[in-house]
Amino acid sequence: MVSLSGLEGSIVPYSFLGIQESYEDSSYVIVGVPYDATSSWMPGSRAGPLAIIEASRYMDPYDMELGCIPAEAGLHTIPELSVLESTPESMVDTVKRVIGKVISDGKVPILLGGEHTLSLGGVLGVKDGIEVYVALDAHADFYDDYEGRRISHATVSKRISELVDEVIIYGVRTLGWEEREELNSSDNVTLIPRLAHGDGALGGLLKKVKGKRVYLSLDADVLDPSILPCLGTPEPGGMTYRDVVSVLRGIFRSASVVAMDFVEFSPCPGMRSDAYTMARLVYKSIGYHILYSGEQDLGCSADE
Ligand SMILES: [Mn+2]
Repeated sequence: MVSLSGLEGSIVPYSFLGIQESYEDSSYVIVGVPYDATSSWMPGSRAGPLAIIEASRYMDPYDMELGCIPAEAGLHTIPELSVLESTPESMVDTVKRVIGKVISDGKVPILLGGEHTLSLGGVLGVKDGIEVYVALDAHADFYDDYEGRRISHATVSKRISELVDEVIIYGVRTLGWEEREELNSSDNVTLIPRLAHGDGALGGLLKKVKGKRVYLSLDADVLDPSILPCLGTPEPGGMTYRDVVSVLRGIFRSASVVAMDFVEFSPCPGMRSDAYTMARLVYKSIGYHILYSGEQDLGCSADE
């Protein structure tokens, strides 16, 4: 391997924020999962991780809102997982093994998708460590099977509900009839529809996650397609960027987030703001995690 020592000031690595702390010294580990094999409408989220990482390299590490540099907690981006040609089952198993290792090393894994199916691998990797799975999503992803598959982007919340004590899906604004039936017969799932968005809905979510260990999944399509058009399955009537940031802040303030993923972003040629918006949401989440977990004092401020 070529030694890069002496070149540190002259190179910007292809890693999140262009920062690459050693794995050992990092609190946050970014893992790209370029997988979109079960996408039913528009594949393309396989290109999501690289686009988010590329855009993040142009973001300032200083967070103006928090008044600190969250990246000082140590960020490490591992190479993308080799899952492009995998079956859903084998991709889930790969994600599970990688996340299991990152968790056992005492770090917070951050998965970049890729389609939503990968959340199942993430949850399996931290399974005993979480009490609640929270998805921010335009869709419930609650089919029992979809197009003949048990493991797919449209069944992922249902599969996860069979593994964890409690599932909350926030921001939903379209539902299949079969999903409705499945939801009605599940007693550990709370669906908070987009129609209910507002202080009451967010309050209900935060009450449920208070003090709990949470796996957080952000499906990019929870945002309105006018803000983030490059999506595998767009749905109008979504949340604004500020809406999502305030929901994230509330979750990190109330709960203990042990792992997170950002999925279903499917880059469009020539469009840069989308990937940057995703990168910003990832970095905001890291900043809020640092602020509210209180594990490191980087001088981040809680003023709101
Ligand atoms: Mn979705």
